[in-house]
Amino acid sequence: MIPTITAFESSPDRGQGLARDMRVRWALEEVGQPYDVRLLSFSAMKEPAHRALHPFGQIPTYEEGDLVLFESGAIVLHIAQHHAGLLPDDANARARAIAWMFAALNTVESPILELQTAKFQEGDKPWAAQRLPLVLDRIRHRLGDLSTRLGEADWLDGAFSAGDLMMVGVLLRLKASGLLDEYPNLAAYVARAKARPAFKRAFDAQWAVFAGTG
Ligand SMILES: N[C@@H](CCC(=O)N[C@@H](CS)C(=O)NCC(=O)O)C(=O)O
Repeated sequence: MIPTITAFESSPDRGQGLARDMRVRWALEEVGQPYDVRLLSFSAMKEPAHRALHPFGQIPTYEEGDLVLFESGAIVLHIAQHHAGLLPDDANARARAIAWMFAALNTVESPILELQTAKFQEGDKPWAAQRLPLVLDRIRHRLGDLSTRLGEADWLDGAFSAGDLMMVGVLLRLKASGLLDEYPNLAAYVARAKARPAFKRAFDAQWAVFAGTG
């Protein structure tokens, strides 16, 4: 059964791989699962029909037969659990890969999202200039620890996994800030992931929507 995901009809980043359907597209491409996409306007996302799928009126969602999922992490985990290629067979290694997915979404993405709030939602507040360095320091703190753990390895724990997919999906959000370049091994890690054919296919599919060719 071909799953259907939802994505932005028109996105603030113009298809630069930041909208979270990118993570789901990438996972589906990694495991070789074809998928359909339903594009939504900002107003359609808040309509009851979409809220029945996603309580917070956001993208992405995932529909497969009777199953409806929201939250990019839950969707990628579901895909990884039902196809070969994104989680190791060994039970302990599998649990560690899932731990990295949570680390990406909970420990690393949180301060990165604060940066977006500080810049775009709070940038005009009188205290914005004072807050920004604190937010940047919190991100650097996480990146420093992640950089130390990754060291010279290609991936976080052995072979590429859904943990790497989520971590890179989160780190991509730092592109405009230049922060990643302060950690050459993390910049190389992201570049390595972006060079994967599945990433490129997913990126191109998302970009095609905004280029009007998708
Ligand atoms: N934690 C959710 C976040 C979902 C989310 O923030 N989606 C954004 C697009 S990347 C969205 O729909 N924004 C529009 C809105 O919130 O109205 C996930 O990982 O799926």
